[in-house]
Amino acid sequence: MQLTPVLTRAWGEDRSWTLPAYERAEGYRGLRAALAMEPDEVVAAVKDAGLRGRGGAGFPTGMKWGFIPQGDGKPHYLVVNADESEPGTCKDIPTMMANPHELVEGVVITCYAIRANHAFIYVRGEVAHVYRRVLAAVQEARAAGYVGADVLGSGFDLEITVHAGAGAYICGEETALLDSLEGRRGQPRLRPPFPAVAGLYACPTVINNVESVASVPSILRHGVDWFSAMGTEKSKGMTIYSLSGHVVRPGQYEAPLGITLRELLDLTGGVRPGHQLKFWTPGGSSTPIFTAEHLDVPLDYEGVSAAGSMLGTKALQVFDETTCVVRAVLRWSEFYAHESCGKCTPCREGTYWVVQLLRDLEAGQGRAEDLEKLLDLCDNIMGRSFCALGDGATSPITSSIKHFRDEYVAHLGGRGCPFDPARSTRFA
Ligand code: L3W
Ligand code: SF4
Repeated sequence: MQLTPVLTRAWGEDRSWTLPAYERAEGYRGLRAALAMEPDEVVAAVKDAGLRGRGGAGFPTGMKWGFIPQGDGKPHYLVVNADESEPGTCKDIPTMMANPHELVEGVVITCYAIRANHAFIYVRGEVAHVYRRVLAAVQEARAAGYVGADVLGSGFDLEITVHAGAGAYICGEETALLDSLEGRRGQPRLRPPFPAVAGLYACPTVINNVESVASVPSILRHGVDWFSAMGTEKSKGMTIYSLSGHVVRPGQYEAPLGITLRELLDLTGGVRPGHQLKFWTPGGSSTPIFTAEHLDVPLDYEGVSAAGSMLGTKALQVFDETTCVVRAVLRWSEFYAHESCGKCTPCREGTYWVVQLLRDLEAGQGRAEDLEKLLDLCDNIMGRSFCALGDGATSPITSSIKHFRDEYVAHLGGRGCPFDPARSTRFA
């Protein structure tokens, strides 16, 4: 399978983030096409193209837009989730740095389609340079008449506010993001009502991931058939996979949905020389891990689910045989315990206790019953937590015990990590 550079097509160009460079790369042609259509026709085009949300859940984008009630007399909002923080996920930040106008154009088209006159782009707090880049693109677009009053003489008005978060992973959860945007501590809200009914300031709100919104202009530019010809039957189009870890050329690879890790590894130079693939995440660390057995799983929403995981953010973190799976899982678990917002007991207390158990295990102080205790804790977090963070925190633990139980057992009985020459007899 080949790479399909659409979102990444101009990443290497001189000053690719500026308006002149974007206009040379067919920039804002999708917006002109959209403004020549009725808003409902734009929604229909995105539905027909089969675009699904690129932030993790794969929810159909056009369907989400279609939930926004029309003629309700309330303001509508678009909120772009640019709070990219899932471990291993690095696609939205490079998109915003190299190609921010594709996002801005997508924002204008989306707002036109859902009849919103104000959009917010919520950028992760730690990345001030990204915030500045997106803000500069919005200012350039405003000066050129793509944003502001009477966009390109169409009679459509749009304000875009770029907002910097304060560095909490939970603010990537859509309702916590809304609370944060409204000035409160970011904690998830009960759903329903979904944001499409009562979102920002209790008004109908579409929340889409950066990549989802940035995928919209190309659909309008090249047409529904062009987009839906890529990918698989139910997972259409191209997408950006973030490859990291023990691969020769880590980075972002744009390819059709349905490509396999084996094919991606061919494009990226493979696992580092002299080593073999041990385990990998298909969709960030919140998704169950895969092993070398899963090299040919199609990386689309259905293929990955059928194989027992989730496509998530398409963050493929690749680990070779030198990696201790217990240590990797401990690092991820520490992250979730730190980022748990504390609102619900199973996640707040459970993520704390799994870290204690994993630390003991990794240090060789675990007891035989700790493995079952870990699984029992995960069982009490999974499905009992208020939002997806709790469930996601259990995924690497339960899946790694399923695939590498022997390696966990090898840490028991005072032996410690078999991968640590200082603590083990494995390398003696
Ligand atoms: C109206 C209905 N709207 C669903 C909307 C909903 C949301 C979208 C998907 O979590 C996953 C999570 C992470 N009426 C609706 C409706 N909606 N039913 O559809 O909703 P949902 O609940 O399926 O997913 P979610 O809450 O958006 C996203 C996983 O992605 N993930 C991602 C993590 C981190 C990042 C990042 O760093 N950028 O994305 C990784 O795997 O675990 O399962 O908009 O409102 N009846
Ligand atoms: Fe907060 Fe965790 Fe509960 Fe989500 S699952 S609401 S992050 S405590």
